[in-house]
Amino acid sequence: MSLSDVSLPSRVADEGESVGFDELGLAARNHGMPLELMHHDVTPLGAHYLLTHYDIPFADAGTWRVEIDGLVDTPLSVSLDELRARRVVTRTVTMECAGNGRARLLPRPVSQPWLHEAVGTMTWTGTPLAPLLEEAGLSDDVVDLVFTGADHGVERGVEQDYARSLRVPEAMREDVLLVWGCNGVDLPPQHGFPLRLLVPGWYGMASVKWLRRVEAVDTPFDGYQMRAYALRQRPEDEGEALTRIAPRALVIPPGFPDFMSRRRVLRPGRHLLQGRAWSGWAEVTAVEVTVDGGASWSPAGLGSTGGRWAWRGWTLPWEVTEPGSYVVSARATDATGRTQPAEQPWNRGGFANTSSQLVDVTVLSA
Ligand SMILES: Nc1nc2c(c(=O)[nH]1)N[C@H]1C(S)=C(S)[C@@H](COP(=O)(O)O)O[C@H]1N2
Ligand SMILES: [Mo]
Repeated sequence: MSLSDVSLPSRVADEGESVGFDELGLAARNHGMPLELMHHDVTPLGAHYLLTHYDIPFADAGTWRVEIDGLVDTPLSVSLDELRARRVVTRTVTMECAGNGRARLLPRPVSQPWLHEAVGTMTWTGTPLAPLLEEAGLSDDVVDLVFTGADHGVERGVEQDYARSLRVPEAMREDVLLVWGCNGVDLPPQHGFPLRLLVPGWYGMASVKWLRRVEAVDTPFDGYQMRAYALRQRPEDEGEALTRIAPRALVIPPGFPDFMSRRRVLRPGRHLLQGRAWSGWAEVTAVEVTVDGGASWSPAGLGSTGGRWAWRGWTLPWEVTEPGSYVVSARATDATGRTQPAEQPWNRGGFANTSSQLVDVTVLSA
């Protein structure tokens, strides 16, 4: 027997095929953030989305070390206590999974079936990575830093430790942190206890959890997780690597929900539509909202942000007197002019689907 006998190849769902037990298993482990929690500037602990490819390692913070080695002058082996004794910074950062929106693509790539909820914002505490790399002294020919987690598994037949890389200038950004805390407590096991990388602005896959090793290498790292996170049409395409988070606005579902359909129910009258918007490329400069399925869009008011990497609140008063069915959506635009497409071009991994959330609303008779 070989690993390819136990590990399924990637596939897209057949026409009309519902989510299967394999996807349900992933969805039950890797939960999303209930969208009503977007009322909070900072996502309450335990409600931030989760995405873990393999198992959550059982880790001992007392003996944990991160090795910084490879093409460096002085390899470092650093304990948690040594990291905590360095410059400590706390930053509010919105993180989103590159697969957010996947389940809405047609045909559906079979994987973690996110609708819209693979996002969260926490205050992360740690120390900047750059000074550690400077202390180790990168050789002139270093191209990539490879970050490896303690989790191990097999994916599409390839046995691996979860590993991702960053180019030197990206790794040296002062925003890039090694973090041991979130929302004022130690990282919970599922978010990377005792140590993870945090790459603000990038899709979540870059922020390696359970970080064990940072290796400096002189050729671009093309490990499994680098190739997996790319926009491609066919498995054999090279594809375009995913990096920063594309702009997205989400609506806090208004009114109250039906249990099964989660359709929203509203009484006629004055309502305040609210939500959050973010982009890993630049500040969000506009959010527009439609209540008629996209026939007309109105500019929302923008709230303050908890910093460059944190999502931004938005609001729009909505007076609705006419009973009936409505479809509410929002779309964000950032300072680079990037916005959300009306129709998302399909890709095989189901990544970066930022076509607008469609919130079905029924307004009752008075
Ligand atoms: N070691 C390791 N790091 C990882 C992952 C993983 O499976 N193993 N998943 C990545 C992905 S795809 C995402 S979206 C984020 C999710 O972080 P969270 O679970 O803390 O929300 O972690 C990233 N870091
Ligand atoms: Mo992810």
